[in-house]
Amino acid sequence: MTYIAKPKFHHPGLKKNELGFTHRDYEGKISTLCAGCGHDSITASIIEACFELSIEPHRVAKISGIGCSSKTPDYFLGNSHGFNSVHGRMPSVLTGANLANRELIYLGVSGDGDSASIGFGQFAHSIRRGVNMAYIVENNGVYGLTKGQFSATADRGSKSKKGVLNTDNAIDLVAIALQLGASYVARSFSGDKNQLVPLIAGAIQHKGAAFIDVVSPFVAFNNHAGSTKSFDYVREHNDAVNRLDAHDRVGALSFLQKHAAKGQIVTGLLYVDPDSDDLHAHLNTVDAPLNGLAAKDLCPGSAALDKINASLR
Ligand SMILES: Cc1ncc(C[n+]2csc(CCOP(=O)(O)OP(=O)(O)O)c2C)c(N)n1
Ligand code: SF4
Ligand SMILES: [Mg+2]
Repeated sequence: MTYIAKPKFHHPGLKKNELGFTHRDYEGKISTLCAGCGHDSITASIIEACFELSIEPHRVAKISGIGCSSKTPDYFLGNSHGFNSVHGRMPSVLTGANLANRELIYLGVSGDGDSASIGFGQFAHSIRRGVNMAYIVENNGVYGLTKGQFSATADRGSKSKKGVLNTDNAIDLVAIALQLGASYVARSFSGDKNQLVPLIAGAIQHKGAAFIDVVSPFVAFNNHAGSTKSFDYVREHNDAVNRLDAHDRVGALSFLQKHAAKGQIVTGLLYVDPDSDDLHAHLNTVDAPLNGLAAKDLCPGSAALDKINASLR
């Protein structure tokens, strides 16, 4: 992967958080995305949220798939753990890492192609299992990296830059996440940092499957009239949900669908379960991270194994 390292210079007057870190300590390499790509704004919001939460970068694991969106973990949290996996496979890699070491903060970064097409099953199972993670989809309605073909989140009736009409129904990942039991569900817009930063911070602090769909305009091929993921369209049709009861899953789904039928994009925190738990609680795993257990903790011994085998005969 091509990258440009950032100069190490720190201005002495930069604002510091509780740990004494500046924003620079949460940055990564210089982005190689197209100038103006919405994904870079999401990167900036992730950096801001981690700075504000005074997170120790070495406690974060950022996992992604393949796509322009999945490249972005290279551009933030340069001192964190990271794994750029295979197209659509971020959720299973993240689930495995989380089961092995529950002590890290898991940030799953994906695209609409990565999560709504090839990785749709992976997305669904990680959400329904309640993996403790902040799962962010940078949603531009296209396969950006491969030059802008419609993805499964492209709205029916939206037009490509060359005028081709999308005739397929769209998958709304927020609606699916709600239906599958995600315990924190939000939608935002890459251009609205004031809304996005607290949503990311909330997702990071939430215990359980937190999902945020971030509409992220694609300046190269999907920012024209006729696209429902362009800057202008989202600004005109954005309807923030400040008055919705965020603890009502069914209410959130119907609110979402009523607005979608009118062509409006609902943004904000749609649902949060204040008593949520996660996959480790469901599986009743031990409190210590599994990757730190010694062989004697993991093996019950031959007498116990003999007993289990006898019970199965
Ligand atoms: C198994 C596999 N199939 C197809 C591809 C080609 N491919 C690379 S990125 C991509 C789509 C990326 O779209 P999205 O996840 O929406 O990311 P974006 O670039 O739009 O941010 C595809 C189809 C691949 N790399 N691997
Ligand atoms: S090709 Fe599209 S998604 Fe990729 S960096 Fe450029 S504008 Fe962003
Ligand atoms: Mg995309």
